Amino acid sequence: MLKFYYNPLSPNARRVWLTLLEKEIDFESVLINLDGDQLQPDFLAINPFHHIPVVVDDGFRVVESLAILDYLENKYPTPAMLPTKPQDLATVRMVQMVTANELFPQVISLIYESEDSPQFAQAKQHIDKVLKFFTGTLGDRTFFGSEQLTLADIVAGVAVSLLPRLGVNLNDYPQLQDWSERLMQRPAWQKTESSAEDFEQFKRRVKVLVKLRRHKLNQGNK
Ligand SMILES: N[C@@H](CCC(=O)N[C@@H](CS)C(=O)NCC(=O)O)C(=O)O
Repeated sequence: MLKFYYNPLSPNARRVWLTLLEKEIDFESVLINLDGDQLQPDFLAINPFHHIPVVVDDGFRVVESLAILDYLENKYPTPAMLPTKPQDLATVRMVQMVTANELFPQVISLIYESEDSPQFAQAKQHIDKVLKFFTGTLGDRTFFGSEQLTLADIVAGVAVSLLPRLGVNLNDYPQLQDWSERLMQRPAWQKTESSAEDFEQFKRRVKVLVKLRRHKLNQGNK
C-alpha cells in the first residue's frame, strides 16, 4: 500500500493528504514529528533534504509535494484533477507556482516577523498582490481552470486558508472568499483542517525551523 510520510500540521503535506482523500486512494500514513524525526538516518535515507511530504508507492519514492501531486494524478487518474485544455492546464500550473513562489514565503514571513517590522508590512502587501491576481485568474469559474476541483485549488486553497488565522481577512476578495468556503465545505478539507491549538503549535515549529535554516545559511557564508 502507498506510504505517506507526513505531519498533520504541515501545509505542504496537507496538499498531498487532501489529494489522497479527494481521489479516495488507500494509503498508510507515517507520522514524522518535525522536532527531530526528519533528521533520523532512516528518514534521511528516504529524503536527504529532511522534508515531508514523501510518498513511497510500489517501492517508488517521490519527494516534493508538487511532484507527488503529478504522480498521484497520473497513477490514479479518477477523479481527474488536471484539466486538459492548454489554457486551463497553464492556469492550474501558474496558480500552483504562484502559491509556492509568491504566496507561501510571505505566509512564513507573517508567522516569523514581528508585526511592527517593515518585513511584516511588505509581506502583507505582497499577499494583497497575490490575492488580486488570484481573483482575476479565478474569474467566474467555480475552481481554478475548471468547474471541477483541480490541483491548483488544493495548493492555493491550503495556503489561502491560513491567511485569516494570520490576520489577513478575505473581505476585500469576495470571489476568493466564496471559493475558499466552497473548499472548506468538502469532507476532505474538514478532515484535514487543524484546530486553533494545533495552528499555534505549527507557528512555534515554523519559527524554530526558520531560525535553524537562517543559522545554517549564515554558517555556510562564513
Ligand atoms: N518544497 C517542498 C517543501 C517541503 C517542506 O518545507 N516541508 C516542511 C514542512 S511544511 C518540512 O518538512 N520541514 C522540516 C525541515 O525543514 O527540517 C515541498 O513542496 O514538498
